[in-house]
Amino acid sequence: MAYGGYGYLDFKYSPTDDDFIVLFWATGSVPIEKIAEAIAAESSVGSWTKLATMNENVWTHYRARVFWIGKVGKNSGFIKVAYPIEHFDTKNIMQFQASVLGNIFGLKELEELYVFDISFPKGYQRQFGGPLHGIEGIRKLVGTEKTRRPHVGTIVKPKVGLTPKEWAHVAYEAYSGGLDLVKDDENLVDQKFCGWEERLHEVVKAIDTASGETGQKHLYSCNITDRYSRMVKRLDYLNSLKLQKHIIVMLDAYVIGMAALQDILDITKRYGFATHGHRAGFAAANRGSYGVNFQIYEKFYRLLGIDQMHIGTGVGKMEGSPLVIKRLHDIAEQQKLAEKFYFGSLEMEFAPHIKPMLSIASGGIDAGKIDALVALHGLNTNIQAGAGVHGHPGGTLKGAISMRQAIDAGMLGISSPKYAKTHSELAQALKVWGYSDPNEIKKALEYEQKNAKRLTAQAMKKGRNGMETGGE
Ligand code: RUB
Repeated sequence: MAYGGYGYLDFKYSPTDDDFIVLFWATGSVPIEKIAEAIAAESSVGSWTKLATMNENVWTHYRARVFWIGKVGKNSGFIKVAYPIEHFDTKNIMQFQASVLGNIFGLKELEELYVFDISFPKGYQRQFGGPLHGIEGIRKLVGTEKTRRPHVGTIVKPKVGLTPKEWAHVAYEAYSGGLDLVKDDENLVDQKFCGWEERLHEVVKAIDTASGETGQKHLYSCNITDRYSRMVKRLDYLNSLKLQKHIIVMLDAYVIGMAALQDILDITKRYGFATHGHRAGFAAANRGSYGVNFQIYEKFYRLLGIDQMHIGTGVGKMEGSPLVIKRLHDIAEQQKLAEKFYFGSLEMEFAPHIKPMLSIASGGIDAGKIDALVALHGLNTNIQAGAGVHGHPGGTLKGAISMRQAIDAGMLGISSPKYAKTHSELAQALKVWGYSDPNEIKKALEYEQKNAKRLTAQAMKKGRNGMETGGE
């Protein structure tokens, strides 16, 4: 008797405001209904056979309910499962991960299992504080509360190898060209050739000198990623130097893991630091047929309190179509999210105390892509280019200037190609890397609005492969 014969299918069930809703895609060696039961049982109260210890109380209050199946083939389909809030330790995010993102990935009757999205009830969100600064706080640090322009920054390249002085000199040139933010790459922390502390001091000097010249507030996203105790030491040190106005604490959020991340964010908030979330590693789970979609991690990061977060670009070097990346931008910026089945996205509302995060567009960006990124996200975004600044034919300073020119042109309502006629750094960038037409983005967004039903029908017919998931 598979899964104890308890019957986890409950198609008449209407989820309550206190339920967690999880959207799965699954295929396997048994009919989709059996797969759905296996998932619901293993992730809630059941196991592979009938339990003598099961009782009415457990069954009524703690079981998961499969309330919808979108059958695509006999053994494949989408599954929506509702979990009662009582099931979870509502002060412990790791317990949630071990339940809903845990054993089920190992069930042998499954051939594909992908968790697209989770809708977290407000009752669960109460345990989280959300971002301390959020979009408005970061704008204050950069000084753009009034102008509302997008922020613009760079990742120093080469990713590793420069000495602290060389690194800080590159940073200085980038600031001099008008960039708001310079950041460590995800894999630069405290290597021998570029010690963390020495680099920090050199960059702070560079900020002071550059600010005197540009009159701008410049920031350094400083990567502290390490084992927990070393991250704490670095935070204590940054706080002892009172660097809250110059530093955004950068965290490789995915590789750090939720447990340490949560505690580190408590400390950054206590000290008043803003935080920058890099997502290196997330795609190992996001892209395959067994995995967890990034939108789930992104929701956790916002709930936990990262202030600005990498979400991809849609027009650069990393995977993800513009429409998918727009959805990730919305998860960062919006309080209410409507269901968009063709992205595997569920309806959800963030609790009022959870501030929005600033989205970060980064990876394969240069000045010629800025108009397209602004068409996709609007003004609340931080646009970063590494090679698109340091690979500029005129070097870092001119690369930085080209990025600022593209931003300034957009704020004046002038397209980059037009502005480039009188701005040589931008002209050079466009000549080398071309121009991504923002009208293509506008057309894609209009297409989505007009074709939501068609996109949904396509997903229901073809399953995961027919979805607007962004894998190229
Ligand atoms: C940027 C870079 C970043 C990516 C990560 O360098 O490599 O680490 O932003 O991707 P460059 P994502 O500008 O030279 O491409 O932001 O999608 O997580």
